[in-house]
Amino acid sequence: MLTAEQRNEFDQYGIVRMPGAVAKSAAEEMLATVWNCLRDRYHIHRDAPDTWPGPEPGAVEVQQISGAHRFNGTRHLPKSETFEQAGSAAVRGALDELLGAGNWQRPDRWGSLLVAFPESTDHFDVPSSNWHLDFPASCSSSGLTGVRIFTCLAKLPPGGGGTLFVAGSHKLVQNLAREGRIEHLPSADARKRLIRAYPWVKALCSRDEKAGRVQRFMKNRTKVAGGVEMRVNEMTGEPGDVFLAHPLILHAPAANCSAAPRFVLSATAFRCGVSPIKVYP
Ligand SMILES: O=C(O)CCC(=O)C(=O)O
Repeated sequence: MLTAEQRNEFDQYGIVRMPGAVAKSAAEEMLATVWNCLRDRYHIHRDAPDTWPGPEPGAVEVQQISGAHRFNGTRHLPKSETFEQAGSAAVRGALDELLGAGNWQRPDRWGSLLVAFPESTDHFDVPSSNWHLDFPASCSSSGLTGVRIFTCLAKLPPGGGGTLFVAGSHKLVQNLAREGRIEHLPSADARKRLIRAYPWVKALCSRDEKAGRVQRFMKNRTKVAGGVEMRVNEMTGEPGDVFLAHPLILHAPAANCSAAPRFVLSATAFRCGVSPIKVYP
């Protein structure tokens, strides 16, 4: 279940945190499963950081999210691993509220990997690249088509590689599709239109706007057209915390500048009648 405040947060910002929506013990069990997969397939051991891919200087500056540090999707997992515990009663209750009870499709897997080993020795900064939507927008879809679900398996500190979300951006994307009567607005086109329409988004996505990005994009609150308040939110949390995100929210990966790996699971619950789209292979 979501509180009234959480529901309002989801509607207004396109993302809401549900602290402890999955039991800590369940998060630890799923984390152990992921470590076992990394050990069996890649000889990466939980208690031996010298077996982890090492951090590199300059990764933040060149905005390189390096492949060697990242294990995304389901291809690193056995088919039988569906992370059922991530679909807790609290998460299912929240989906009932957002999408309607009996009106959403149970994900085949409640988790696909978003693992990022420490990859940068630089200070965290707000990236200018890789901002995207996971799904296309459409003027003819009414209501939510689905909800993205992110489950923290391990502590996720600031600068620890948590996904960055532009709070409020889902409203701007919806408006663009509606006002332009666009049936199919894929991620790259939506970003281009956002950049054209909003100087704040243009600066966010510009490599030339280097100074004070954390203050400018994460701390300041900027109102754009229609009173939508724009701000970059970083996903941080404790094991068992769950974030629910609007399918049209603009977001980007951030370099993991901490000393600990980032362990998050992601899944999508689609509304009944909507064809599921895979975000990761
Ligand atoms: O945090 C990340 O690694 C990127 C997550 C993302 O873009 C997604 O799941 O759609």
